[in-house]
Formats: sequence, C-alpha cells, structure tokens
Amino acid sequence: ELHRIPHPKGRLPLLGDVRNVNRKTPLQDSLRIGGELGAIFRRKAFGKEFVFVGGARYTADLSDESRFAKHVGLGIANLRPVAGDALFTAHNHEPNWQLAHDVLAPGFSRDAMAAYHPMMLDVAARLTGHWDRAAASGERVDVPGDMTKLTLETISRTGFGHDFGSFERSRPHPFVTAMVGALSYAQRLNGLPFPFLFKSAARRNEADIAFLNDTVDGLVRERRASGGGDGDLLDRMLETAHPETGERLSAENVRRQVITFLIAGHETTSGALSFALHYLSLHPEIAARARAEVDRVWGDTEVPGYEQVAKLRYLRRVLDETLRLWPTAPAFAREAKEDTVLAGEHPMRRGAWALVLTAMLHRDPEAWGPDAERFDPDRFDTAAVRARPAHAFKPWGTGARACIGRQFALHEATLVLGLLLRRYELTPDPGYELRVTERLTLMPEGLRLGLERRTTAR
Ligand code: MNH
Repeated sequence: ELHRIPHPKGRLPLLGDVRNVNRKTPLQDSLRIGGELGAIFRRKAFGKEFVFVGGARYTADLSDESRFAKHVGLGIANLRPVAGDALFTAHNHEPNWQLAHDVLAPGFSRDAMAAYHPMMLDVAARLTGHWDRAAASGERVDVPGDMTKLTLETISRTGFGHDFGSFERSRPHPFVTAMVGALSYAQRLNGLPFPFLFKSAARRNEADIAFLNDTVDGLVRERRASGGGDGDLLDRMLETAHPETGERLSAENVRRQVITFLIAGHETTSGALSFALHYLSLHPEIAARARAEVDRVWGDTEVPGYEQVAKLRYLRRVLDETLRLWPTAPAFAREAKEDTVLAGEHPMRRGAWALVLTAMLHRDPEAWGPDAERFDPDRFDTAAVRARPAHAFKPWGTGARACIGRQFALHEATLVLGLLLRRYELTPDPGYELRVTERLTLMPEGLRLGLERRTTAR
C-alpha cells in the first residue's frame, strides 16, 4: 500500500534515505524533501519507514476524529521517560488522559486566564526592566534567551506559584539546560541506528531527567508545606477530584504533569515570540501598523487590562502569520482508528500513522498561494480566512488532543508583543540570517535585536 507514496531517490540498503540529511535539522530536511516529492511522501531510516503529510487535503482528512486520533510516536514517544502518561505524552487509551484533561481544563477558562493576567504583567515588567538597561547602553538583546526567561517565569508563577529567578541570572536556569538536553536527546534518538550504543548520551539524559524530577519534587514539597496556593494549576493537580468520578491524580502523575506544563508551557511560546520579533524587526511597516494599533487601543492606560489584550486584532494576525511560517511545535502524528483509506487514495490499516508537517502544510501553495514564503499578516483577516480551505492552519494540532494552552499562549504573547512595541523601536542586526535550531521545537538561533526607547512610550 505504501508503494504509491513517493520517496527520495537513491535509497541505500539497510540505511535508507539518509543521504543529504543533517541529524540536527530533521524538520527542515523533511521540508526540503517534501518540496521535491509533494504533499504526501515517505522516508526510511534504519529499517523504519515513516509517512509524512504536508498538504491541506490530506490534513483535513487526518483531522476527521471519527477515523483518526493522536499517535504518540517519534519524538513524542521518546519523551515518555520524562513525561510518562501526563497530558502531552499519554496514549489515547490511558485513563490518566481524560482524568487530567477534565481536572485541568478549568485552569484555562476565561476566569482563570483573567487571574493570570496581573502575574503576566509582573513578569513582563522584569523583561522591560532588563531591556531598558540594554536600550540605554546601546547593547543588542539576546531575543530567544530573554523570551525563554520570560515564558518560563510566566508559566511557573501563574501555574505553580514558583519563581525561578531567571532575570536575576546571567546564564539559563539549570532547569532550562536540563530541559534542552532532554528535548534534544528525544529528537536525536530517531536519527540514530543503534541508540543503545550511545551510552554516555543516555547517561547524560538520565541525569537531565533526574534534575527535572528533583526540581519538580521540590516545588510540590514547597506547596504541600505552605498548605495550598490560590487555586492555580498545581492546586488543581494536588487537590481537585474529577467532577464525576471523584478520582484524583496520583503523586507520580502530578510529577509528570508539572514537568509537562513547565516545558510545554514555555518552550513553544518563547519560540513564537522570538520569531515574531524577528519578523517585526525585518518589516518596519508591519511593526508600525501593529504599534499604531497598540497606541490606539491601549491609549494612555498605564497597564493594559485583561480585556484590552484580545482587542489587538492586527497584532494577533502577526502572531498567526508567525506561527504559520514557523509553527514552533512543527508536527503532530495521527493514527487510523480502524482500517480506512486516506483521502480516498491511500489504504491505511488500523494503527498505521502519518506525521503532519505543519510547517509544510502552512506553505502548501494550493491553500496559501504561490507567495506562501512571504510574511503577510493580512492572510489572517476575516475574508482571507474564510476563502481558505479548512484545516490549512494547524499550529495547535487538532481534535481532542489539540493544545490545551492555546489561549494562555496567545494571551501571553499578544500582551508581551504589545508592551514591547509600545516601548521600543526594534532594529535588526544587519549581519543576522535566520537560522532555525530544532529540539522537537523550533527557535531562531542567535537572534539579537537593537532597541530604542520610544520617547512617547509608557
Ligand atoms: Mn501546547 C499540545 C502547540 C503552548 C500545553 N501544543 C499541543 C499540540 C501542539 C501544541 C501542536 C498537539 C501535539 C500533538 O498533537 O501531538 N502549544 C503549542 C504551541 C504553543 C503552545 C505552538 C505556543 C505558541 N501548550 C502551550 C502552553 C501550554 C501548552 C502555553 C501550557 C500552559 N500543549 C500543552 C499540553 C498539550 C499540548 C498540555 C497536550 C494536550 C493533550 O494532549 O491533551
């Protein structure tokens, strides 16, 4: 059944399609190969064969929840030693998925978000404090580094009442270093012929996981000792029973959830903010339009209220357009629930799966036109969205297993971009060429920007 799906030429016996690929950039390699082979293709490496999808029509079919569901495979499966059966890495059939989903979903309601808003403002003020000093001394800022500090503090404070002190450190918090190690290792495992031979890397990974566990255990101990927080995610994990069954999360599961939320809750948002700042610095006319909107909508208010964030419609389009070109969680996998035929063309057995390459889907010329590589937020104005096929834009995944933190990420990122545009003019580093690093997530490596305080700014 696979034979009708194209694959790269020059397949090697045993090794497979490993020519002209770089172990460090599996996604960008797949985008290049997909550009040659089309909206569905397969790649083989070390005896395992994978099907990739990067077109709107196939993605629409894979999004049919009656025939397909999330598949925990490749990089995500490699994260099981870190995150176990917590939300992101749980198999569909594992009971802890529904339990945790139902217990934690209210933590992302409108009311919950409104309560996070003042904490998000606090963290943003630490960032602008740091950036004001850089602007005054004329130094360029380390965008991914600073966005990672910001988003880690935001999720740890809002979700867990914990302060990592990121802005008081010159180097990344060791939690971040261990996380980067674990994510990179999970990604690298796919590209190794005999992973068990790489013993020192495996030992390093075990040390990283142990560090993540210790950090989280400390955080939970702190909370238990203090006798409860203000109803944040950690309180929900520790104290809330399922509304119908009365069941609670086990201590081991709480540990996995905390790690999951600390990682999933900051890494991708940090990348999204970083890419957005990159595009804003390269397109002064788009930055000016977004800045004019912030000035108009926020006016003289000292600090924007919760309601004033969602009103930044154009800035939201800047974010959507950023996540179109660089969806920072760049793929998701779907498996057949029963024997079926994909898009009326490719038979799939129950359990067979395909990886949707969101970054390729988001450049599908059939959905996005011949200029799909161009950054243009107007692609997300209402008329343009209506004219496009459904399922052409999937940065949050799809169905029951789509991102639970979507509104959280959008609120945080829109708020922060609004604050930054209101306060600074951004100047690109003339020597910078976009280099995207991959560690399951995407990040614009080495991005630095110059800042100038706006004289009229608050
Ligand atoms: Mn998030 C699932 C992208 C921010 C917590 N997230 C997903 C998936 C994508 C995704 C894609 C689906 C993966 C799959 O199908 O295998 N998430 C993002 C992006 C951002 C993001 C692009 C920011 C930008 N995510 C966040 C934030 C949080 C979060 C912020 C938490 C505060 N995400 C999750 C969790 C899941 C998830 C938890 C797993 C949900 C589930 O399976 O029930």
